[in-house]
Amino acid sequence: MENKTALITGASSGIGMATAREFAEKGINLILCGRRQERLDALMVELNDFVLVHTLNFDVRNKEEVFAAIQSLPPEFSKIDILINNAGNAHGLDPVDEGNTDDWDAMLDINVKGLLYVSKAIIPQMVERKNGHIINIGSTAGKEVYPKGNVYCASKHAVDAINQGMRIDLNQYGIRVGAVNPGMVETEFSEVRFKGDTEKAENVYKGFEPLKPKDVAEIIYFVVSRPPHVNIADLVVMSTAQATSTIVKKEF
Ligand code: NDP
Ligand code: 8X3
Repeated sequence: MENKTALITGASSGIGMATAREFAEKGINLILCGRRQERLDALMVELNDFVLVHTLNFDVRNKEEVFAAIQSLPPEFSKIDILINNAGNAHGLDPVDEGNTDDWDAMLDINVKGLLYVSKAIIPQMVERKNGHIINIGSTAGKEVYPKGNVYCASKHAVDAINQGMRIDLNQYGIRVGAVNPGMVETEFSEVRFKGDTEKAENVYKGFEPLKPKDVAEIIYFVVSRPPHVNIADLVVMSTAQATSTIVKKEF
């Protein structure tokens, strides 16, 4: 994995941040993306001792910002070998008749269109080199629908379809495309979903041992470190306590 560069969206928190740490440990140079610059800067300081690190600040919803940021990469970071499409969140947990349309816009704009914009900005260079690896972070919510999950689940089902579509269309160029679909992982995900209500967020993970960001990061590294002829196309991972989105063995 030497001399490889990975661009990770959503590196300022949770799964993206853990993946950055995992990759740095394994010698993969990093382009860390997010909107909270102070977090990206702190992570860059932490990981700079191990690998080359660059940060990019953009909102994945903003097409112009996405393209300008990726075009601004200095020469030593401009060849991207690995793209981790991770930025995303749930906004709200409401039955569809009570859903907030701003939440719907946010989830579809970030989780679906944002992923597409970042991919569109990077895929051409992979096509030109006939080489590259794209990991799309989906979810168990992209494999099943749970009560009140409606639009978040739709956004992750879209990621599932985009992952398959990318793999089909980029197959002729030898570009690897695969999805990692986690179940419940304790990150800032629920805090964002419940708009800063930390008590509600913490309750989601009470009574069982959820996945930790590092668990998922280790799997992402496993996926990208397979030999060139091996492509893990679609992987689902849940905590042992979880059987489906709604069946979770809890003990109090
Ligand atoms: P976190 O909230 O901890 O991290 C989300 C990351 O996405 C942050 O780094 C955030 O950065 C970035 N992000 C959010 N909105 C934008 C935006 N508009 N533009 C740019 N970056 C953005 O959540 P997780 O680590 O849990 O989530 C990461 C991915 O994993 C998501 O796609 C999520 O759907 C998926 N996932 C999460 C699961 C879980 O249970 N936690 C399970 C299955 C999938 P910043 O705010 O700095 O921009
Ligand atoms: C995050 C997992 O079950 O909260 O994608 O939707 S879940």
